[in-house]
Amino acid sequence: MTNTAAPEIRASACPHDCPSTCALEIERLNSRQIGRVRGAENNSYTAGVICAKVARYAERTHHPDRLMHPMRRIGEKGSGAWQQISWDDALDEVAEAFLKREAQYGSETIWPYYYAGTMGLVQRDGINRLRHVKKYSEQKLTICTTLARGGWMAGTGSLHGPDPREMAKSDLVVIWGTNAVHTQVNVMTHATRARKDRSAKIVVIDTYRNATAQTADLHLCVNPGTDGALACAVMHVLFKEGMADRAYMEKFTKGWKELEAHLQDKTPDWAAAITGLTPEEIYAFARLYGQTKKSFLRLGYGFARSQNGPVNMHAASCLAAVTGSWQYEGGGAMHNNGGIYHWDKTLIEGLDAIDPAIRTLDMSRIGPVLTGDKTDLGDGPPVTGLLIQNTNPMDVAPELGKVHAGFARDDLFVCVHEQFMTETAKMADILLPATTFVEHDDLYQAGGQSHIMMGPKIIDPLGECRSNHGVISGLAKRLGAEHRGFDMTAMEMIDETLKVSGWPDAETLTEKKWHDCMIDFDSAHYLNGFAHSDRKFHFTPDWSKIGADYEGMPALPDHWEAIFVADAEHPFRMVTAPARNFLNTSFTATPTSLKREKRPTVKIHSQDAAAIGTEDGAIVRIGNRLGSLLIHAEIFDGLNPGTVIVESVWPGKFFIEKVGINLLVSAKAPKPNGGAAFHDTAVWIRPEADASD
Ligand SMILES: Nc1nc2c(c(=O)[nH]1)N[C@H]1C(S)=C(S)[C@@H](COP(=O)(O)OP(=O)(O)OC[C@H]3O[C@@H](n4cnc5c(=O)[nH]c(N)nc54)[C@H](O)[C@@H]3O)O[C@H]1N2
Ligand SMILES: Nc1nc2c(c(=O)[nH]1)N[C@H]1C(S)=C(S)[C@@H](COP(=O)(O)OP(=O)(O)OC[C@H]3O[C@@H](n4cnc5c(=O)[nH]c(N)nc54)[C@H](O)[C@@H]3O)O[C@H]1N2
Ligand code: SF4
Ligand SMILES: [Mo]
Repeated sequence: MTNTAAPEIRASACPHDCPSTCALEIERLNSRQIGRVRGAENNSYTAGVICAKVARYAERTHHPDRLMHPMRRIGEKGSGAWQQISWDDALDEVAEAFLKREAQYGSETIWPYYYAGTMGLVQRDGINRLRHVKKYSEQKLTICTTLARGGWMAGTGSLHGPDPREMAKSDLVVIWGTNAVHTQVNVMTHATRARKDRSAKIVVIDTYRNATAQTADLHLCVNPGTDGALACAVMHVLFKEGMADRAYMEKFTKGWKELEAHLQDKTPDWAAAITGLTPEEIYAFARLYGQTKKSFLRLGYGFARSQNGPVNMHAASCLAAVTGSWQYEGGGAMHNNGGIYHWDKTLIEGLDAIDPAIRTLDMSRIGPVLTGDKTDLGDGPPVTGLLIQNTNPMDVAPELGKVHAGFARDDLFVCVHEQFMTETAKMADILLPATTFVEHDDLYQAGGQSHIMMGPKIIDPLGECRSNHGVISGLAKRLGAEHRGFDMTAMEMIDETLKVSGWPDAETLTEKKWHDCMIDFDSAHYLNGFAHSDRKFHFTPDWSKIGADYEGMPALPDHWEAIFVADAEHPFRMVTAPARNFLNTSFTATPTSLKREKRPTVKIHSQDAAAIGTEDGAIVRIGNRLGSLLIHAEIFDGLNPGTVIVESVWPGKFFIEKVGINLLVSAKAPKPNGGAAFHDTAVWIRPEADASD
């Protein structure tokens, strides 16, 4: 008999590392199977729109390659020979290996390593409770937001901006260094509403004519790492042509007179030579921006993923303070709203157990750390034990040569808890199967908008999968770690965290599905003052407040040439921008995503291709002092000659020589506070025939 009843629909939130954090409606076909996934129509930010990769989430949750059972490595590291074991045996072996190493080297030899595979507060951050109680090495979370956030905080002093739904009320939306069509599709929902309802213009500032740029009224195609120069020239024009709001600046900003003087020679001609734009393009954008009161800067992460990224982010954020567009609905600048949530994460993260004497390791420098770099390890022991959840460093971290060498160390014990056989999972000694978000309870917070959301368990865990909370609690018992969080259920942790943070409790939030935490208009627009102690926006940033390594940073917005500039040996600047159908390396196993992305390529301008003697579809060798790899060339004229794009993050196994593009990305920690400069790489490119020299 066919069951014709409509499937039951359950509410959830997208757990992935994406600023949109969409409110979802998920078909529950039975206790072990989901069907279609849609965006919630009645969530005012999601507005019924989600990306294609999550709409077909059943492909991921029910993928035949999902890890289903705990496994022990039986062959050489990385050989792929496994033996299925019980959960008890697996957790016992991990605990035994860690305790042995702790006894020999001290607790800092163990490094719990995680990132944001799920953004759920309990399942993502619970690993820190184990870390703190056990005095394991601390982790500096630099791989994603550090560069952009530092630059934003330097000017405004707080991680928030106007309600992103206000974009629909703007007359000009500037999408700067974020490929929103790929990476946070809901920005486009609100920006295109403004276009439809009020004939607003959309400007995209990006290093290539990506899917977002293709929708724009004006695309400023800049050379990578040169947004500071563009911002300065735009401000030069704003001051020169009477579009700067001096009354606003006098009241709300610090350093505007120095800025005006400093910008005297930062002309569009000057910036054109640096950015690859024409002076006319810069004038056109400056006038459009300066003459539109309701202009909204949507500042992404991408343009800050360079060593000068914080300076460029700060410079871009200055535009709104020069024109005073902050005063208007639909005006101002927004990067991320993380600062509006007043979480008390003591219970989840075990903040009551922190020992400040424990060393901190920089996650972006996992390659140097695992290969024993003394500048990273300090006086502490080598890392001999890793517990990995929610991240795939064998593909996503910089300087993969060192990362791979580190993971291959025989004395390094690695436990990986994963949903799929990633390149990192392949290097595990003990590999544990993880639930997907529909199989566990969690609580989510949006960065690119303003909701907190419930994501209750919808189906039972598949196979023998366990949640991160389950694994952490199971290990804690065996490691002698005591904290009341280890004895609670995920839902109990959610409920208590919500209550102590001043939000609706778990039952209420489950019923409401989400809660809008947006702050009032004046606070969001900094009309009561900016968040520094002098209540001003800082044109002259105090970089020492952002990070200790601030020496040599410019005192005012500028083009700061602290990037890997192209030279005779490395004539190309490479950007590794996100692919549409992947999310970092998540979704690189799902068939539709793979079919759409086809294979790794390097997008190269036809002039450059002709100059080096290659053609569309040919294999080239691309490299620098960190290494080299073979990749297919794709002729693409939507970028400046000298720039190349490798859309990412393709796992190493899809490359001809089985190592991914981050082989060529440096792990050098940028000023002032570290980070990962994924879009700041100088490379040479040669046709394959020459590759053997
Ligand atoms: N070349 C290049 N490299 C980059 C970037 C780039 O733009 N270019 N971007 C960088 C950025 S911004 C980031 S944030 C990093 C992110 O890189 P990763 O942290 O590796 O990214 P994700 O793919 O989001 O998540 C990693 C893993 O978490 C797993 N996972 C998901 N949910 C759970 C769960 O509940 N439990 C467990 N145990 N595992 C789970 C997924 O299966 C996935 O394999 O990559 C960086 N690397
Ligand atoms: N489909 C998909 N969605 C994703 C991800 C993914 O991998 N794939 N990753 C997720 C994660 S972890 C994050 S943090 C967000 C990041 O999302 P975004 O804020 O969009 O940041 P990026 O993805 O790093 O880069 C976006 C754009 O910046 C451009 N860019 C690079 N360098 C420069 C520059 O110097 N100047 C300018 N103006 N532009 C530059 C790139 O060409 C790219 O188009 O996206 C999330 N969403
Ligand atoms: S757009 Fe982002 S938050 Fe929304 S469903 Fe896709 S990955 Fe998830
Ligand atoms: Mo990220």
